[in-house]
Formats: sequence, C-alpha cells, structure tokens
Amino acid sequence: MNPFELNGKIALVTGGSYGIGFSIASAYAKAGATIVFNDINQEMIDKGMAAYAAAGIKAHGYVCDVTNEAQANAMIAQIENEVGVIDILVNNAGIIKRVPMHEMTAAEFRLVIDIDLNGPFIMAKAVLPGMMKKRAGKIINICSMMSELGRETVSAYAAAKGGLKMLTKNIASEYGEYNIQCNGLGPGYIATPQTAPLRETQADGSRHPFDQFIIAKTPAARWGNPEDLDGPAIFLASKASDFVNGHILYVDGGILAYIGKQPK
Ligand code: NAP
Ligand code: GCO
Repeated sequence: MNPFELNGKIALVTGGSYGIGFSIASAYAKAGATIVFNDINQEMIDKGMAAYAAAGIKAHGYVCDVTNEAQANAMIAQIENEVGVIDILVNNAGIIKRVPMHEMTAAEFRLVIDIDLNGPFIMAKAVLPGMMKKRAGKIINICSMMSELGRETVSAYAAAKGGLKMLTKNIASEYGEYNIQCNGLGPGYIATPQTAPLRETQADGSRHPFDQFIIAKTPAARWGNPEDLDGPAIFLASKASDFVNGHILYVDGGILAYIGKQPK
C-alpha cells in the first residue's frame, strides 16, 4: 500500500485561493484527497475555484475569516453537511506586516497575532470534535523561519509564528491519544505574493538587497517555490507520518543550518 496516498480523505486548507495554500491543496488533490478551502470574501473564493478548475480539481470553497469563531464553526458544520468530516486541516491563512516595532501600532500587532495565531487556534478547535469522534486526524500548521529566528520589522509575525510552533506542540500533546497528529510545516523563503516586495527588481535593474541576502543565506542559493512544499505537506497529511507528532518540518533549502555565504 502507498503510505503517501490521501484517497478518501477530506482536506481543508485555510486561505487556499492562491500561494502556498493553493499549491498544497493541489498536491493533496493529486494524492486523492477531496479539497475544501476558505478565504475572506466571495471574490477570492471565485478566483480560487477558477484556479482549481483550471488545474482539473473539483474544490469546495467557503467564505470564512479564520479569526471569526462563529464563522469558523458555521463553516465546519456546513462542510460536514455538504462534503463530510474533515480528516486533514492545514492552517495556512496568514498575513505579515513589515514595520519597525517602535513604529508598529498595537492594532497592527494584534491583527497579525489574530490571523496568524488566534486563527489556527479557532480552526483547530473547530475541527477537533470531528477528528476526536473518528479517532483520527491530521492538523498541519504553516510555521516559518520566524518560528525560530527574528529579524527587523517582523516582530508581530515572529511572535505569532513562534506561538504557532508551541500551539502545534500542545495540540500534539493534548490530542495524540485520539490518534490525531499535529505537526508544523516551516517554509523558508518562498516566492509568493506575500514575499513579492522582498524580490522586487530595483530601479537600477539590480536584485532587491533582501533577495540577494536570502540567496546568500540559502545553501540551495535560490528562493523556494510553493511546489517545494508539496511532498513534505503530503507526508504530514498521510499515513506515513502517523507516528510523527509535535514536529516542525522545516522546508528551507538549508537556511536554518547555514551561517551564510561570505560576501564577495
Ligand atoms: P499569501 O500569498 O499572502 O496568501 C495568504 C492567504 O491567506 C491568502 O489567500 C489570504 O487571502 C488568506 N488570508 C489572509 N487572512 C485571512 C483570514 N483572516 N481568513 C482567511 N484567509 C485569510 O501568503 P503565502 O506566502 O501563500 O503564505 C501562506 C502561509 O505560509 C502563511 O501562513 C505565511 O505566513 C506562511 N509562510 C509563507 C512563507 C513565504 O515565504 N511565502 C514562508 C513561511 C511561511 P486574501 O488574499 O483574501 O487576504
Ligand atoms: C519576511 C518574510 C518571511 C517569510 C517566511 C519565512 O519578511 O521575513 O515574509 O517572514 O514570509 O515567514 O519563513
């Protein structure tokens, strides 16, 4: 039997209209899963549905703000009624605000924490009852290099992703007895709309300084693509990881292992 197949499984990927979430959901579909995704408005759902259809994937899209517990609970009930009980949850939805901490407002800090940390709590809490009843489930939280490292301007994001690492470990600890595995997937620097500002070509045609920095910090000497996450994401969603719990699987091309290339 192929331990990496997802046949018959229902996977919910939050913020799955594009970017990393879309790539992971597409990979899950190819592995046999039924795909469900949410986004914060119908326009994004429609765009996501068109993208899945173009990829030959019959997805189910729902409008839900992951920070709104009432919306989340209503969506899970609707999914269970229309599609089935969720087997796999990927807490992918997230934002970042790049502002020096001494200039960041408390409201901006709270918003990032709300979406990137409270959201995964709300969504995990919403799917746990169904998984507990089935005595099986997979919860995958999309962490970050900032779950381990800090850098200028991302204090709220690092606090959220650091907290998400520990929320992952706590869900693993509290619900392992129900045969529910909760792990983190920690992408390195991935080329998506979220990181586009860090890769913009400069007025003189040169690469963005941060782009050059990341190339020097990555042994693979390249940015990751969303598709680089697909195999590790399938592993964490499949039977192959049934005894992996509370682990953060970093998919970073070696950034966390590397001091960085000496400047020329
Ligand atoms: P992205 O391109 O900005 O996509 C984020 C997705 O989340 C969008 O579909 C967005 O929808 C959705 N979203 C935002 N707030 C939401 C909310 N309150 N409720 C529901 N959906 C919401 O980001 P990405 O680069 O694909 O990153 C996806 C995840 O990976 C994030 O958690 C990010 O922190 C993490 N990550 C990214 C990288 C990277 O280098 N790109 C590396 C490590 C970790 P709208 O467009 O409608 O707002
Ligand atoms: C940043 C980037 C990173 C990536 C990712 C790295 O501004 O440093 O946006 O935070 O999004 O989280 O793993």
